[in-house]
Amino acid sequence: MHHDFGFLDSLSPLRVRAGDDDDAGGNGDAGGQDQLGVATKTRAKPKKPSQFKVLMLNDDYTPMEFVVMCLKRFFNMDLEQATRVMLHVHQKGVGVCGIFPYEIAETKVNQVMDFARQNQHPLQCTLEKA
Ligand code: TYC
Repeated sequence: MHHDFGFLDSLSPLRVRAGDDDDAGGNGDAGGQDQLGVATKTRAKPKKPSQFKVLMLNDDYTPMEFVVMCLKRFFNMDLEQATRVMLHVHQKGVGVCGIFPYEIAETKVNQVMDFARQNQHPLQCTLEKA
């Protein structure tokens, strides 16, 4: 009879205890230093990394061409996509540039904000949990 324990692969140990047992030396391991760790907790459903929307905000001063340049440069949009998103932000006040894992979203926000600051535009970009 063969048992499939493959489901155990999805159980990730959260904390282990290793060698702190009251080992009186029955197996010659008085210090317990070379005992294997014992998993005391598991998580059956590993959480997916959360996604974040990168939002562009409208303002009265940043040139439309500069916003389009940012969308092409940092979000890999073509001229048509970038123009559509820029006009959406211009008309509605806010728009989504893309949805990314946290670290990537944060990097893109910083890239846009740094580029805008270098060019003395007040363009604002921010994160929001998707
Ligand atoms: N409202 C700006 C203008 O009229 C253009 C603009 C669009 C600015 C989108 C920011 O995120 C923005 N020049």
